[in-house]
Amino acid sequence: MRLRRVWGRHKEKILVAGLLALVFVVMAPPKPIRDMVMREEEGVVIVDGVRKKDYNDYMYLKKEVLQTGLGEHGIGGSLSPAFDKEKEELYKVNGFNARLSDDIALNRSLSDIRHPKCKKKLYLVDLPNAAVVVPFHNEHWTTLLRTAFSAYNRSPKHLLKEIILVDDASTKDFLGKKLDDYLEEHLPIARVVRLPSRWGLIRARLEGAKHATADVLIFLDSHTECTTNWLPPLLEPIAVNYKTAVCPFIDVIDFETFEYRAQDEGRRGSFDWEFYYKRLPVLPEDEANMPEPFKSPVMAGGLFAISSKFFWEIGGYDPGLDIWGGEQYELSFKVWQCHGTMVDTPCSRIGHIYRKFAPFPNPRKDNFIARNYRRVAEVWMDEYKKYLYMRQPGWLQVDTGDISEQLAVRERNKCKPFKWFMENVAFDLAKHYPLIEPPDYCNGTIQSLANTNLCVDSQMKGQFDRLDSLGECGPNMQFQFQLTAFKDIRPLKSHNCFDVPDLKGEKAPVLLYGCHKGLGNQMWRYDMENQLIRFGGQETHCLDSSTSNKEVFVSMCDLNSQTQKWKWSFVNKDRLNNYKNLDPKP
Ligand code: UD2
Ligand code: MN
Repeated sequence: MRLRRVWGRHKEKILVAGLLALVFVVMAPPKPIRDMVMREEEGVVIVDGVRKKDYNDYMYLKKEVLQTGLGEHGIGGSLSPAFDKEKEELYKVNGFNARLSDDIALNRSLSDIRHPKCKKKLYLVDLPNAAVVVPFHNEHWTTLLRTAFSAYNRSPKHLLKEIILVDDASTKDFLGKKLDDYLEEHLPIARVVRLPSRWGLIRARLEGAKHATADVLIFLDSHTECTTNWLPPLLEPIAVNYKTAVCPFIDVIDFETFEYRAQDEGRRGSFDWEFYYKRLPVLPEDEANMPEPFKSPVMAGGLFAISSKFFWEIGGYDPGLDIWGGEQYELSFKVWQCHGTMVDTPCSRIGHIYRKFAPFPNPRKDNFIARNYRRVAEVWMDEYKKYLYMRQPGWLQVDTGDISEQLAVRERNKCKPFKWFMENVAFDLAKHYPLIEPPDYCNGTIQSLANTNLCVDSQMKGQFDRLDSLGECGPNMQFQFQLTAFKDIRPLKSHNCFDVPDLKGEKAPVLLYGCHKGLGNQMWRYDMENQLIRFGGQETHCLDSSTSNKEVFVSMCDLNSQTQKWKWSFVNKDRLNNYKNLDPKP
């Protein structure tokens, strides 16, 4: 009643006021978008027209800072000698110090070793969700669970849909019902998919991927730890382009102490022509752009993210790959050749236990690694496969089995030739790992001129990685060395090189350490005139020996010292005369 009276008396005024209000709303300057978005969702900002946000879980970070105990903050630990026996037993079946792992919290804290700019980095608000898929065969309880808990605890909850552990016919009791029950109670996002027999890690991953319902598949090894805010940097490049595979930086969890440390600050993945996984330097433009994702030719294999859509478009993995090995090359070649991209993303760091030794007996009677490699080479590598077979002629004797389905995948996706990959993606691979090895500078035995019965001997007698001895010269492999085109010295065909980590002291030890292509502390030159083996770019130090206690070491070069004089069985004089002009240069 009252309203009607008011309306009757003031009709005109009300209409004018309403009209004015409408005009005001229409004409009013728009509110800055940023303000509007901020109200819509806390912490969201617009960067170059897209909505981004800070995914850091500050509450969790605060809690981690306060954690104390063994292994916390990624600091290495040890056990009292009272546990020696248990330790050794668990070492044998795991290849790492699993007993120590049992004394470290499943949710241990880790210090943040990312590039400083990662802390503040914002990621797209709209990210796809993810399934973590972890194949395991007889993994140790605490390392397996730490993998799952670290992934869960450090993820934005809406982005992690499921964790699928794929049990590849484990025989350890606790990996059965006990594991199912434990997960149901303590980590319900995770479940176990069980294989009926030993299928190997590749088909285990395929099976996990088939069960996954999330947009993105993230594969992890079963002894890993995800660090702070590891997930958004893996997902963002996929949100931008679904044909992108994304790898985290893989850090080292020490197999003995469980210390968490960086492997390095990034390299591009690669391989040599015996299919050993290798790494190439980061390109200068990528270095300048750190910590933005950069292109990498080949993944390490165990840890990466890929959209489920793209994974299945390119046929997943070849299910003919058995047990272990080669799948990292297959998927990398496929991604690149079939119109995708692969990047490493420095702000996502995940630790991995590189075992001290492989603890499992060979589950097959045939050489499955050779067959895996050959399948990959036959399907994807075109004329380049011959560079593998040249070095491993034995692989040609191994039957590949049926590869017609893989060839069909290549055809269906109109994938590019391997030559394209070599020229456009792995364009510097052949420089570091030549298709055909250039000739050695010297090779054969390295005979001491202080006592010509004695030769450098690569059979280690003392400390396990130290080249410490002279032996009675003989035809055995242990006396065969090469001063390669990379200017390093190594036992014949070895992948370990003479390495001098520290020149301090009168007798600097020479180690046998993974070859990193002649530069720095692995560079040597044979000075034919003086019969010296000179070390490093400066050449102030030389290979020296003590013939009485048969030691080998490095000391200051001395033209008059007989213990520094050596004779190689074969010397390529032309190449040695041209040494300074040939690559690599110090
Ligand atoms: C590296 C990769 C690994 C894989 C392999 C080549 C990293 C850090 N690791 O070897 O992921 O690409 O190269 O194939 O890049 N497993 C099974 N069934 C088996 C054998 C293994 O489920 O028959 C599981 C195992 O429990 C682990 C994963 O597969 O979770 C990888 O095996 P690994 O840790 O022995 O391989 P790794 O790290 O030496
Ligand atoms: Mn592993």
